[in-house]
Amino acid sequence: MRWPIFLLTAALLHTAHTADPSDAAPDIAQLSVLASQAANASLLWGTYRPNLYFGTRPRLPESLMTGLMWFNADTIEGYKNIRHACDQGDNLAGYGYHKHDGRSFAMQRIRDEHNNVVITTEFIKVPGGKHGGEWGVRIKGKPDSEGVPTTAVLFYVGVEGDGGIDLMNKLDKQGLLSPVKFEGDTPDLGDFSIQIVDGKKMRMYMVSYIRIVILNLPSPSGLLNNVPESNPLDVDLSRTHFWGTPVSDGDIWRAKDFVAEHIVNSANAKISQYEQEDITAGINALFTLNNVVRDEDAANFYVVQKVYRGAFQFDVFFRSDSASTHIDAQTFTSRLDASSAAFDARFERTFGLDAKGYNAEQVEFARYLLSNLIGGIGYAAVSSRLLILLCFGFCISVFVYKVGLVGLYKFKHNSYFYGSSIVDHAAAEYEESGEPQLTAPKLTSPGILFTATPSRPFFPRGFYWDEGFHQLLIGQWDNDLSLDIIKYWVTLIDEDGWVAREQILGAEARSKVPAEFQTQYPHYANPPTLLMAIRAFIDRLDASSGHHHDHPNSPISAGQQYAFAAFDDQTLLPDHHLLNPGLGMAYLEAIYPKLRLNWEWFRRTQKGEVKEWGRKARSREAYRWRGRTPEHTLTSGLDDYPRANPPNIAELHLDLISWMGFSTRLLKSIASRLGEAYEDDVSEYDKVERNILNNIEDLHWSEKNGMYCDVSIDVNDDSVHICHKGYLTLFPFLLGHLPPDHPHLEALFDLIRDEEELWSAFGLRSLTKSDPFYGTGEVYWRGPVWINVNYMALASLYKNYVNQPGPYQEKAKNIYKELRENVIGNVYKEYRRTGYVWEQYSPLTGEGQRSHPFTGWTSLILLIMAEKY
Ligand code: 6A9
Repeated sequence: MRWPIFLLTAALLHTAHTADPSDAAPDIAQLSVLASQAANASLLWGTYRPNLYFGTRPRLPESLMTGLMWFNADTIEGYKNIRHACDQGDNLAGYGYHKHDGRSFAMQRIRDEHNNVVITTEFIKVPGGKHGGEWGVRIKGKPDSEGVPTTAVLFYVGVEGDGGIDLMNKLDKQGLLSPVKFEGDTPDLGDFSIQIVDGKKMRMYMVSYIRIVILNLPSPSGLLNNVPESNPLDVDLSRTHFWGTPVSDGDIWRAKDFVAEHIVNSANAKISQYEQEDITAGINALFTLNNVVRDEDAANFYVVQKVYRGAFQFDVFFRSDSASTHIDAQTFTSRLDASSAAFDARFERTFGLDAKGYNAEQVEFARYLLSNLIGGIGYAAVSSRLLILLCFGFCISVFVYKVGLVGLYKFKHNSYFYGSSIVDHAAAEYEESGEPQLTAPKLTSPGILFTATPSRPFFPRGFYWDEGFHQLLIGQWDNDLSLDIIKYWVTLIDEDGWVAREQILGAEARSKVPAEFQTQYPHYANPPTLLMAIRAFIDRLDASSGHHHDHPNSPISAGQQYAFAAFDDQTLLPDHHLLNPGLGMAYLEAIYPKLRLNWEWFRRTQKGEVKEWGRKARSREAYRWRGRTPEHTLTSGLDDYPRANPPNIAELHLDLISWMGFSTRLLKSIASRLGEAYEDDVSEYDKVERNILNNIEDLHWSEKNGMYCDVSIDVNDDSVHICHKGYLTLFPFLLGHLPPDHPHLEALFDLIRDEEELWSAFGLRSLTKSDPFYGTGEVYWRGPVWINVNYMALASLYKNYVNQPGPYQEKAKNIYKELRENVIGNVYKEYRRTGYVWEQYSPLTGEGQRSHPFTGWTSLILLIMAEKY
């Protein structure tokens, strides 16, 4: 059952769709009103705290935040390992969303082997009222293996900003009886209530009790030294323990710290009553919340705790007073079943994997790829608080140079993002050839971002070039959700045309990134992959409106405007409604000015030197990444891939000129669709594109090495090629710059297919075996297999060579088929073996390496399975 508003919207869209676009204007105007309501309804609430195992928040800067925690309560050590933010150090045997539709339904499974519990979080959102509907989450647990574990499960709710929340049950020192009820209000959510309800089927076990001999133990550390023996004591497990307290706005992300501290203090308080005496106490009774609300009037943060033996289940319901009927266990259960079936059907409709002959386990894996990517979507918002300056401008390069990224991975990184980021505007003059200067970083004006993330435990933040890859997949699933995310990113492009590579927004995110890495520089770039996602959108638009790629113009009719403001939900329609030709074009027109600014920024700030050092080029179109160090070019995205050393201002970078060729072509295609007003832009792009293609050949092709290379100078200041066979070499091919009969294509295919070079049984390796840098240093982009580049290779093969006649078509077909099988086979095998998908894969053994789960661009495996490029 869809929301009534959707039905109405769909009906209107149907009219708009079938009518001549020029007389559809009135419908479109009505549409945008409906659309904004629909968008609020379907995207306001979500699992937008992806760094947590489970948490919800609305897409509002300050509002109601919720989260889940748990720990094992069989031993006194348990509370020290409270699970809250996703953390690789927790060593879970796999976790993530197995189904997530991005709007109304999500199902996650978490295997906490160490604590002998498998936790399931099922999330359902239902329409109703004026504030994004209502939602519920069902938290279930069962033992992972033999035994009957005692698990303490905590759920918290907290309000930041204006408004408040109160516990409605009669306070009871023994704990509360189900259901636990809260009432609250905020300016954007209106009046709401929250209920925490015991599951009907929940069986109450008595705890196994433990005798503790207390010998004057004032501190928790002392307490921990005294391992207890077993002995019974009465504890009422049917009670829900609770604690309420005021916390400052912007501090709820610290929930686990607050809870851990509280639990230790309350355990100590309990113990101190029995000083010097033999007492018995249940561990669970010791490590429970103290059933007190501190400062009832001011309290805005509440935690409830349940202690279970063995399997358990409870529900949390968020209800809006503005809705006429409310979510309860029954509606939840029936929706859950229906949503799950609907998800499966839509998944098959979208990706057709059953039809392609994949078996049930492979389809389950594919659903995980999509779902955990969507479950990684987060919302980061402004904070108006004053924040402290943390870093001096030069440290990023110095630190990266000295320590390298290997060291970085040791830092715990499980933050969420919220607020401003640090930008160093004074560093614009910094040049690689000179000494880095001490500069004056500033916090930007507060930012806001709705984005997918590379990895929930490790990089739960927005990364510019990762995001374009994410949106290739999300766009196939939910066109409008993807366009909305793209809109937020495009909004972040500033008036100079710059956007920071990594979005470390706010205190929580910053707290987990070493100070040296927080500053973002306004002359540092990152590949403009968002344009790949926008191209995919244009392809969908063409397909849905029956237009073809080369169709020159599709003018926007009067009244079709995509309201493009920073934070508004205007005209965002659920699912695929921006594929309506008029609205789709209006969207393109709305984002175009920022895209052009960004393109101009690239041409201005990343310009390479062509006139000197005896170079022969037909135009100025040459490029150089700024922000290099001897070992790294973080800005390129290919971090430690070998380049000229030492870095110097004479360099020209092959990947960057290839990206520029790609972006120029795409902007040309957008501008030509937007109509006459953009004709001048079109001819400019046309000229620049031709110059770029010429310079890729003139400057970057090395006849001597038979490959495309970076360019630099030698000790005599003569221009030379810097050649390291690997991903870099492939860029003109990856980005579609080589027509099927191009004379350099064969050499490139041979490099790809050669087992002594790039070919491995697990996908293309980033650097050839034969390169002196292969497997050296951090071994990050010096050998391991990365799925984003393998995807680009497969996509290019498929679109440009497998399905186009040409002298190497047969070769392309074979490479395509084998490469596709290799990458799918290996990522799948590793998922089955480890419970995770990974940041990269070993070229020797195929084993997953580094961050996990990494359902960022590794999830492109799904598009490879579906052959949707
Ligand atoms: C900064 C923080 C632990 C590295 O997936 C995100 C990026 C990619 O864009 C890039 O191409 N990853 C790739 O080479 C991870 C980046 C991690 C940045 C860490 C320091 C340390 O805290």
